[in-house]
Amino acid sequence: MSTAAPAAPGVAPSDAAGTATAPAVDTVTTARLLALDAVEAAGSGHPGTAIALAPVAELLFRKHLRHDPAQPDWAGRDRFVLSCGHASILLYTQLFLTGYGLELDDLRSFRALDSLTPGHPEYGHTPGVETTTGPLGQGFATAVGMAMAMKHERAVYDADAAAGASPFDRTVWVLASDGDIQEGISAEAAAIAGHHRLDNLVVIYDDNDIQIEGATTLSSSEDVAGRFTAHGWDVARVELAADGDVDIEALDAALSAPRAGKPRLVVLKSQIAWPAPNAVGMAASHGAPLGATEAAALRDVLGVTTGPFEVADEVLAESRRALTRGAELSSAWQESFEGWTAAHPEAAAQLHRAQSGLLPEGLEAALPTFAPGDALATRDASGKVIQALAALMPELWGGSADLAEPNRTAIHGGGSFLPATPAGRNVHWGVREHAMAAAMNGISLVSGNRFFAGTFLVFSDYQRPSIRLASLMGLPVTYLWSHDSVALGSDGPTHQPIEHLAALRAMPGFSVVRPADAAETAAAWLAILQRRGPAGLVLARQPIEVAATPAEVVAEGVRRGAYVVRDAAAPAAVIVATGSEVSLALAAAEQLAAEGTQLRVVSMPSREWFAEQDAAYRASVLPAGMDVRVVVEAATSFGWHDVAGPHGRIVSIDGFGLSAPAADALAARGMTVENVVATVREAIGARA
Ligand SMILES: Cc1ncc(C[n+]2csc(CCOP(=O)(O)OP(=O)(O)O)c2C)c(N)n1
Ligand SMILES: [Mg+2]
Repeated sequence: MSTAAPAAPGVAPSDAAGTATAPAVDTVTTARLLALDAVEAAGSGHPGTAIALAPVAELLFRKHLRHDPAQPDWAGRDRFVLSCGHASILLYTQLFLTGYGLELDDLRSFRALDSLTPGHPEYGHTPGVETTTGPLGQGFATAVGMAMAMKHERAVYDADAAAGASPFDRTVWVLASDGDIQEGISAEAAAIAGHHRLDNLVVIYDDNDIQIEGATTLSSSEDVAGRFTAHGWDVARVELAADGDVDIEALDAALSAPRAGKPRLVVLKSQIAWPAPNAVGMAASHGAPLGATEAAALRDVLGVTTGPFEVADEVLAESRRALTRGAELSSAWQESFEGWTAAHPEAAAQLHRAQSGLLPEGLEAALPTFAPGDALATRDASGKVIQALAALMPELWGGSADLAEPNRTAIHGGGSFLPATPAGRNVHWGVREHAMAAAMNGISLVSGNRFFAGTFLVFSDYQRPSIRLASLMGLPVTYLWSHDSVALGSDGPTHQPIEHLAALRAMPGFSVVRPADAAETAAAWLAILQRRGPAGLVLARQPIEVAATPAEVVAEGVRRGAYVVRDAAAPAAVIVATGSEVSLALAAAEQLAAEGTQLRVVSMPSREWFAEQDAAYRASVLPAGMDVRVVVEAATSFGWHDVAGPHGRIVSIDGFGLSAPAADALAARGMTVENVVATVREAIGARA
C-alpha cells in the first residue's frame, strides 16, 4: 500500500491564501516536523497521523474553516472537531502556526504536566480546542450536535435570511479516523445527521487503512462510503496523490463543492507517517515516537537541515496570515451581526442573555406549585415544570430517545425539530441514547443553548461515555431519567435500575438529583439551571404525595442537597432517604411516632450538592451525635456506608429487581414501611 516517499521537499499546494514566493521551508513541512519533534521530545504521543495529515489541517485552518485565531470565542466562527483526538499535536501545531497564542515552548512541553498541550485535546484548557476528544466516536457525534444547534439557532433567530447570508450560518468541520468510524456511536450519529440533512457538517474520514493492531482489514470490510450514502450523506472519495501524499487539490475541491441538503463525508486516502521512509504505512507509527534514526531520515527526505523546533521566520509570517484572514472574516461578520441586531432588537437581547449564561427574570415565580397531599409522579411534575420554563426560555429545547411520553419531555406547542422545521424545540432522537448524549454536548458547546433529554434511568449506561465528557468539560446538559427504581413494575429487572445511581454519583463533576416529590422536582429544575453544570434529574414513574414542607424550605433544602423534612426534640434515630423513598421514610417515622419513638427524616436529593455545603450546615442536618442512621434508597447500598456510619443500617436493593406490579416488586425487595420500621427499631436497639 505504501508509495515511495518523495526525494524532494514537499511544497505547500494547500497554501490557500496564495503566496507570491514560496518560503524555503514551507508551512506544511514545518507542521510535519513540529509534530515529529513534539512527540520525540515528549517521548510518547501519536506522530503518524499528524505528520501525514499536516497538509489537511493546513487546508482547513488556512482556507475552509471560518475562524479568527485572535478571537477563539468569536460567536460567528465555524467549529473544527478533531474526533481522532490522539492526533492532538496536529491541532496544536495549527494553533501555534495560525496564531492562537500557543508558543513553541508549548509544543516543546507536549503532554507534560500542566502544559497547554495535553495528550488529547481538552476543551476549556487550550484556546482553539472546541471540544474534548479522545474516546473515539465522541467527537464525531458531538459535531453532529453542534451542527444541529447551529441549524436550530439559524431557524429561531434568522429564518428569513437567504441561504449563506445570515450571521448564524456556520459549518462544523471534523477529522475522523478509522476508530471513529468503527465505533457504534458514529452509526447512530450519522443516521441522525443524515435524517436532519445537516449540510453544515463536513467530515473528513482519514481512510489510512491502519490502526493499532495493524491493517484495518483485520477487523473491517464494510463499505464506509456506501454506509454513509445509505444514511443520507453526500460522499466524496479522494485517492492518494501520485507521490503517495494526500491529494490536497482533490480534497480542496471536495470540500469546496456546493453542499445541498446533506452532510458531507470525504473519504480521504492517506498513509500514516508519510513521507517518513520506513515509518510510512506502519501501525507502529500510530502511537510512539518514530525515534532518532527515522526522525533524521524524515528530515533528509524533506530536504531539511534545521534542528528540532526550528521555525523559519518566513514560515511563521506566512502561516500567521491566518490572523489577517481571521480579522477580515470576523469584522465582516460583526457588521452583518450588527445589522441583524438592529433589525431584531428583542431577539438580540434574548440571545445575548442566553449566551451570557443568565436566566430570564421571573423564572422562579413562574414555576408551578404543588399542594401538600397532591399525588403525582415526579416525572409528571418535571413535565409541568418544563412547560413553565419553556415559556420564558426560548433557548431551552429538548428531546428523548423515543420515550418522550413516558419521560414527559415534550415541550407542548414547541414543534418538532425536523429538516423543514429546524426551529422545532422537540428533538426525536430515535432509540439512540449514546449519540443523543454526545450530541447534547455539541449543542451545549454552541453557546446560548440549554438542552435536556430523556430516557429511562437504566439506559443511562448507554450514555455514560458522553456523560463523562460532559462532566470533564463542565457543560450545562440536563439528563431526565425517569422510571428510576423497581417501582416501575412489571417491565422487570432489565428495566429496573439498581447500580446506576451509585455509578453516576461516582463520576467527578456530575450532579445526580433525585427529588422526593413534585415540589422538590420544581426546586431541582431551578437549581440545575442556575448551577449550569451537567446534572441528571432522576424521576419516578409512580405517584408520590407532596410533603407538607413549606415551599421556601424545599427550595433552600434542595439547593443545598439535603435538609430536614421531619424532626423531633431528641430523635432516637435519623432516616436519610432520596426520591420516592422519602415518603416511605416519612410514613415509617409516623408509625414509630405513634409508638412513642421520635425520628428525624432527612431528604437528600443530591449527595454532590450536600457535599459542597460547609461543615456547619452538614452537621446541622446530620449531627455527629445523631449516629443511629438508617439510609433508605431503592438501589444498591454501594456508596451509602459513609452516610450510615458504624451504627447505621441501609435499606437497599443489592441484587436485581423482578417483574411484578410496582407494589409487589417493592415489597419483594424490602421497600416497605414495615421493613423500614423494623430496621430502625433494630438499629436503635443495637445502639442502646
Ligand atoms: C473508545 C476508544 N477505544 C480505544 C481507544 C484507544 N485507541 C486510540 S487510537 C486507536 C485506533 C487507532 O486507529 P485509527 O482510529 O485508525 O487512527 P490512526 O492510527 O489511523 O490515526 C485506539 C484503539 C480510544 N481512544 N477510544
Ligand atoms: Mg487509521
